Amino acid sequence: MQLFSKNRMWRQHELRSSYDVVIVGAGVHGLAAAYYLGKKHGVRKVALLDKSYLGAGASGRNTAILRSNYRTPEGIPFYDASLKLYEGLSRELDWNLLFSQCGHLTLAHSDSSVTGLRVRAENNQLLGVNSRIIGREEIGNLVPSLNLSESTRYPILAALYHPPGGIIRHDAVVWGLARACDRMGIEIHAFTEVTSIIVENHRAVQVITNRGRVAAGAVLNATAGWATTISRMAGVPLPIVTHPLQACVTEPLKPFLDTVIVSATLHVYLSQTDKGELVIGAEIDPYQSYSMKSTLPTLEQMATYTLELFPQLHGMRILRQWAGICDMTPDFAPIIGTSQEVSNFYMDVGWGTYGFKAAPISGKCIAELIATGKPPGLIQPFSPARFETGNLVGEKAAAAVSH
Ligand code: PYC
Repeated sequence: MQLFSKNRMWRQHELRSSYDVVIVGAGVHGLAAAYYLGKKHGVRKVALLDKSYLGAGASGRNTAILRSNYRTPEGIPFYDASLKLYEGLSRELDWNLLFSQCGHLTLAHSDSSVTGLRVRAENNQLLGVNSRIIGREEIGNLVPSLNLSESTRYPILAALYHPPGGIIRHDAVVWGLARACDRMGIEIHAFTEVTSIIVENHRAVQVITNRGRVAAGAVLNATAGWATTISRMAGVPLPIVTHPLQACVTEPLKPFLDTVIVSATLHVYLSQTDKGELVIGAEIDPYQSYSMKSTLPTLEQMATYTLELFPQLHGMRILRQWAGICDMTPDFAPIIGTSQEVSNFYMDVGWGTYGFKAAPISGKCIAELIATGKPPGLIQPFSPARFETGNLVGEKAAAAVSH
């Protein structure tokens, strides 16, 4: 029996001298943009450049949660469109992404967080997203192992229940999209670092890399963590600060948790993978940094809060801990659109901790913008111009952690 295909999932190429579109960052956002450029618009002379291996950045360092129970009238339909694309993506890519719509519970431990979650539930329902407030009894039925005692430090009062939310195998998404791009003739260049961008007459004309220079019809910044670095190369300033975000995974346990749990007060979120491991995430580190090193205090914090929710997990061993880096904007919403300074320089950046969920819809919309010059309605609120007009989106508190 042949276990592995003889054909590689994506090929290696020499760098050509020019491309119609150069995408900086071959994570899930860059890949999704390339995929929809090729699939929907027939734009295939596209190069995806990444300074490392595919999935080395935020695409492989997130906690793989998908959901659309956001707060704002701009965010809710956007993330919901993304969830719907994810629902069809395994079939479309002919690649099992292990998407499990196991449901998503955001716990409230105080009256004020119940009120905040109630507003989210009402906004969600008005916009057709399945999300509602549930009480302790229903929480107990969904997660019998959860500590619902009233004598804990922060007793659980209620939860926002979002049945279509869930988890996906994040690196399978990267691999599936990369394979689909490769099959369309789109080139993926790993270990190709962008060192500068030449701008002439308000257009990005060349991208300089550690493997040579390429001329570009359009340049898309689809990086996470390095969004400001890349945009600055094109002379485009961004209102973004960068923070590490840490997570860890435990040894495999027998299945006991089939819902994503987020605690608004304890700033912790966890889910159980198909292999049985618990994936546990923390809030962002409180200082700006590009460091991808994890720390003991954050591990202690994740362990402490997890044990408040599931005291029976004491003694469980941690297999790995890691950090990713997140680009945070002033209103906690992404920046998607054309730069005001450089007319063919596009951005799909500033995702904070929301990026993985948004990749398919963001890629689809930015591909349409690049191919047609017109921004689809779903991304118009996220244009960089909002920081001048003051029309901010205000997606703070849509995650219960970090935002
Ligand atoms: O927005 O679902 C979320 C999230 C998970 C981890 C950090 N943010």
